[in-house]
Amino acid sequence: MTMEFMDELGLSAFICGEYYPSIVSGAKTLLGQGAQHDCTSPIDGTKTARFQLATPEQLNAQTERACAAFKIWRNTPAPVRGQFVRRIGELARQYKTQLAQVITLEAGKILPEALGEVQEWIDVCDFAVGLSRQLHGLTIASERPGHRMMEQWHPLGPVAVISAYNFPMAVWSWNAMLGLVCGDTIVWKPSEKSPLCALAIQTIVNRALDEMPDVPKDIVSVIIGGGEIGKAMSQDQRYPLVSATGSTRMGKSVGEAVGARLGRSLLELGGNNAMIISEHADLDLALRAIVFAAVGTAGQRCTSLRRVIVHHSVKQALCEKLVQAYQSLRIGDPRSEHILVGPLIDEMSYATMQAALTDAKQQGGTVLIGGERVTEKVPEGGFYVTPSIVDIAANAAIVQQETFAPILYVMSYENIEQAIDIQNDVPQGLSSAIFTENLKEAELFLSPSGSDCGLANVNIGTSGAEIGGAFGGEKETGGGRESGSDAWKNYMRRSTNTINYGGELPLAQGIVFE
Ligand code: UN1
Repeated sequence: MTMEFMDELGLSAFICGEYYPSIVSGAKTLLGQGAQHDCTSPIDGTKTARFQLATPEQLNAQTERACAAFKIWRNTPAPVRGQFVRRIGELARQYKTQLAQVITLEAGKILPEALGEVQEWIDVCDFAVGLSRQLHGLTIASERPGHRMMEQWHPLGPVAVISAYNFPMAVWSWNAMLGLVCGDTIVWKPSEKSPLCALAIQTIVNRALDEMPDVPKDIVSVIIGGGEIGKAMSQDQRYPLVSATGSTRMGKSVGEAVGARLGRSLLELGGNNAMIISEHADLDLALRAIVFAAVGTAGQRCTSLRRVIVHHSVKQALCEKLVQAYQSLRIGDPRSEHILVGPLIDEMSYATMQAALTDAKQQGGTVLIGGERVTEKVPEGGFYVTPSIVDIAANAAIVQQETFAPILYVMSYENIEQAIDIQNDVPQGLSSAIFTENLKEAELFLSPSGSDCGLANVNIGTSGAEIGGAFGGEKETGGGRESGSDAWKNYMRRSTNTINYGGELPLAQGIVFE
């Protein structure tokens, strides 16, 4: 399948016979040598691309090239590295629409959200360019006369990035744009469900590489492979850092393998995000936030809203408003204007959603709306659903689980402390929010006895975080922080340096050794 935007990006030029390449850097474009892998679009199930997956041997060779490129890149001044990232950002701006169209084709995101995702990449470029001039360490007072103590941050090495289909460009960019200015090289294993997004990114990177001949060609590469590639990356000592985004199950196996060799892993895994809606909330504001967070991206964000914990006195009013809002959701082809809810990624996702709804009903839940497959006025072959709201008790087992689909569980609470307990009483800890006009409640929610999540918001939803903050969460979410704030430190190694500029050799802690 080729389309205009794929030609414009240069994606179509990659096709060799029937196949797209499975390993691409600025230096190499190689067909995979593993099993055949066909991709389809969630929009209508049509075939989008055919690959032969990369093999561990092919990964090994690419890792070698990334190691060699690192030896050059680490000595390139950081602000010069920033210029390369700036060029990538400019090209991403130039090709924003085409890039978004690839996201829509492969991930089924509605166009405004796909454009937003490319914007997230562009924003991270700007952020990383700024960072490239401020990767600073501290100077620390030495206890010894004639001594100076300081810390430096040095490039870490090749970084393995493993990412999911639902943010097929932005998550790579958080890692790659920061890693690059930090002096690392990047080898990326994208989801097998969104390989064209990865190749589209590589077309942009390759353009920047062509314009800047001094930049080593293998500093950024993509490798399309299955689970065995992720496993091989996790076990490979040559990757000091493996950054993985996806399910908790995947993260546990990556974390174990990386941990077994005492490497560093940066994990951004499942969420089970909640909003507390207090009796002091502006309900109309809350309503708009809930709808975007729960049904945006068809409930397929790690930050999607899964649980509403609402004060019993406003529960009925809120549920009525929510059901009414859900009735008017426009579900359909994500390429069409005015559509708000696109398809689920695949049939498996649909089956998982149905199973969760069955469990919820068995556990005493009442479906207030939605959960059905939509077949009218949507492209044939896609899995379109009506987003669902389920009224359920806070202690129902299903509520503990993240189902990557638009199901929203609504439960009630009596007092704010209980609401916070319910909010925290799940295995995951990514994103959370409270809606209240009451200062004390808001501050309690943000306090040490408040939300235990990596993201805790007041009067805004759980999804759609800005790139400037550190992104990630606790418990089964994996503990990693990516993107903004000081997340760059994950991509560097800290070197503490003590320099003696005097003529004596005083020992620390006052030790005399004579
Ligand atoms: C994800 O779903 O893996 O905060 C990331 C958000 C986006 C990122 C989501 N900026 O919803």
